[in-house]
Amino acid sequence: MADCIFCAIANHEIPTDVVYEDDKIMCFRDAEPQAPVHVLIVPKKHIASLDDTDASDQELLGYILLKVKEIASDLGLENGYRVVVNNGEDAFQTVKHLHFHILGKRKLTWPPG
Ligand code: DGP
Repeated sequence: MADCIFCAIANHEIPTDVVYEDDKIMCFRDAEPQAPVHVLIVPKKHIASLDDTDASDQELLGYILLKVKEIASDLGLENGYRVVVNNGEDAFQTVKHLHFHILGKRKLTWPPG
């Protein structure tokens, strides 16, 4: 989608620190890391938010969650990690392309801010 920063990253139009990539998803390091390890997984297909998914995305969503644990393991997050999807205004979703944050390598407090 035009004017979508994560589409541009997924299309290799912007140099990015890529951690993992295949035909369905890309994982790259967050530009504003909130933990020593902070990466984002995005589907290559443009989906604005979790609210914009439907039954046709079921396989993709399951695929992403299984990749989360694989990538977390590859990043050495054996002591735990947090997976975050900010959806909409109240959750402070700033980029309107569905993304899964993976944060780790520090104690993450609860409740989140
Ligand atoms: P969210 O609040 O859930 O929409 O988080 C968006 C995240 O995306 C935020 O942690 C910063 C990150 N981000 C925004 N623009 C870029 C970019 O151009 N490159 C990278 N690597 N990360 C970005």
